[in-house]
Amino acid sequence: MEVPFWNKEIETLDRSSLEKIQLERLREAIGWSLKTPFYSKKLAQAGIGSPDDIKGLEDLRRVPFTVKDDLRRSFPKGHLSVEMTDVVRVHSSSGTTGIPTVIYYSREDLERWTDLLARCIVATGAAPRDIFQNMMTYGLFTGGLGLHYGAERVGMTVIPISGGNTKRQIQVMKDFQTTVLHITPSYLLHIHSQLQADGIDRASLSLDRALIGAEPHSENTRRKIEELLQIQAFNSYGLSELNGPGVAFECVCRQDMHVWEDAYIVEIIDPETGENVEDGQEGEVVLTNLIRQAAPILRYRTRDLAFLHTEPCACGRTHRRLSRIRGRTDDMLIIGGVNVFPSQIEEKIMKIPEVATNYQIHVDKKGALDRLIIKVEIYPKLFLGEASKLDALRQHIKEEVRSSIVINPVVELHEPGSLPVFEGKAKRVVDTRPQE
Ligand code: DLL
Repeated sequence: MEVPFWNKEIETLDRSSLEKIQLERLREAIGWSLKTPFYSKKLAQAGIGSPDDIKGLEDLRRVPFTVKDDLRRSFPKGHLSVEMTDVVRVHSSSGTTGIPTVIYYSREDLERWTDLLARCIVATGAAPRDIFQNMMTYGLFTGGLGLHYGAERVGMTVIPISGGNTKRQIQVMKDFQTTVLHITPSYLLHIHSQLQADGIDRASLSLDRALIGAEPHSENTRRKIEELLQIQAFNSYGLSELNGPGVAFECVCRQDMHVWEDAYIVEIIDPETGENVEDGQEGEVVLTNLIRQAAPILRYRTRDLAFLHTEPCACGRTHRRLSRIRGRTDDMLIIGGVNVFPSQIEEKIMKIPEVATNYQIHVDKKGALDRLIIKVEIYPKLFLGEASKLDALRQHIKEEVRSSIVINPVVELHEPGSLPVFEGKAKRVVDTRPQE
């Protein structure tokens, strides 16, 4: 297997050299942080008044966590470490509460982020010869512009089409013979349904790879994507607070995502106690950005649940790998007293071949009891067969789900195209239970 690199020296650096860079950059990040109203107060409370107070990497644990609400409270400029005249770009995430969080980038911040994204893209085997159709939304969301500049830096031909308008997306794939897609996994599954619905032969397209991320998806969803579209799909993880995409990315081995440890310090903590867990154990991902000056961020609690692999990767990179995100601490459903992550349901239904490309999870109350309803689209030809076959399929899905989460769901089978489609991040869960 040929392993491509963007910056082989950095990507294969031995641990102690990597930690040396981390320590140097952590001190810089503390220096930038001390220039912001938010961190100068927070760090003073922890007895950190200068970068020199950080003697070793272990001193990071003296720094208090940052949470999303901190960023909201300090909106719009409490996190800014430079003059506005030095800010060359803003991104923002709107969230659900209305008060956005905002991220500022200096010219140098964008330069470093772009370089990191070029590294991610090259790690997947994509190269200057590729035609890159960027189907992530452009705008305040970081997914579009982030990868755009990374792909240009690699030298690919970039099609900045953004999300939506599925028929046009397909036409563009044909016209330019697109080879690499950047897209959410849910939208990519929808693209496949549209190809089927329009009777478009896969062989008329030149697709080769998809970089998929921005939302949770199971290994079985990746497999389904790869089988249906005959491509390789690479998981990509990031969040706006930490720049956006490019925090962790899969390499050609596709065995989970390298966290670029010269740019980010990753910790895994127990979400209840806030204590760091043992290597290899699952917990909440906490990230420190080592390469952003204008809006520094230290020990950010992402709410994403994952673990770090302890084994090295066959590609030779020394940067540790983060597992697939299992869920978020705040997307766990409690149904009839049982804790359920939507990903547990997805993992089960996506491995069933009769299940097509879209599904939804509904939770409501029937009388005093919680009820879980799983709506799945199945292929139209199945509706033409005997009713007993549909009953058997419904029962099969029910049993598969129950074997994982112990709850007996109601299963509804739907025709393709009948459930809502999302052109960016999918909203799969509809919980209509009254709030307590
Ligand atoms: O989603 C940045 C991004 C853009 C990542 C394009 C990858 C590709 P936010 O909108 O701030 O930023 O959302 C961040 O999305 O905390 C996770 O919960 C979720 N998420 C992102 N990537 C993945 C992934 C972008 N590969 C939030 N797997 C994060 C699971 C993901 N969840």
